[in-house]
Amino acid sequence: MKNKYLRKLLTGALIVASLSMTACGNGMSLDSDDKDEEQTESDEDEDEKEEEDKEDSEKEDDKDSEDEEYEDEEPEEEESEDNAEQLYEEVLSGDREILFSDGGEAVIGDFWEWDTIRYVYADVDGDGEDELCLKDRAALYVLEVSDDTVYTSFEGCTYHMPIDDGDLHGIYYYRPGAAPFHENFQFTEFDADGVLDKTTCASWYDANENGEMDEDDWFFLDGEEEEEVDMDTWLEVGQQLMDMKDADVDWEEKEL
Ligand SMILES: [Ca+2]
Ligand SMILES: [Ca+2]
Repeated sequence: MKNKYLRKLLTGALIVASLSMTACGNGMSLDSDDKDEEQTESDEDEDEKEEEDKEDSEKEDDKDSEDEEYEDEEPEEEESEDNAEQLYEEVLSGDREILFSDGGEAVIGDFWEWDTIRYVYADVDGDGEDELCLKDRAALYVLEVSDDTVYTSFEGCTYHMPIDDGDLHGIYYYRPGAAPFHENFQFTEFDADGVLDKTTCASWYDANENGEMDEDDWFFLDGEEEEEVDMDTWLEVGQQLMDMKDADVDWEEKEL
């Protein structure tokens, strides 16, 4: 839990500032919830406890208080998962702000270009929990929850698509182009904390313009400093990226 939180702190200075603030706020509210629960329990069991207390030695009292601490930890963990689901619902209904990578915050009605929300729940980082992904005609957003903050763990364009298919988890990018015909592919993967881990890039140019992939074409791997490779080397990476062209997710729509 602590490591996960620390990893998230590394994702950006603005997010750091915001998370630190919400972490403090949340800590306070959890404490007061716990106190309420303890209070209710002790009210219910007051009579029994009074009798027990008379019989119990000091040692057993210590044990009881240790047990209570452990019992408190488990419900908190479950609560945070339920909490994420609830926060995602609030985002979709326009009642919850999203924290963007530039530090801005907005509810869905204030930045969305459509009158319908296109969304899907998908596990894009492979940690077993689904993230809420939003897509409009210009952008794709993947949302994560930390404490009471919903923030974007990925902000992409309309060519990006979430992938949650068996062992494959990530964000896929596919864009064909012309002159000569070419295809650009990217696959972005995240670590289990939802932090962007790596992006694999590959592109193919039909250099001899014969409409098919062959040894005379141009093949590139890896984005910013693109490396030209031969077709066989390219296919070791590119084949999987080409296969993902058929992948799809079941987008749902909701009127704003
Ligand atoms: Ca996930
Ligand atoms: Ca060709």
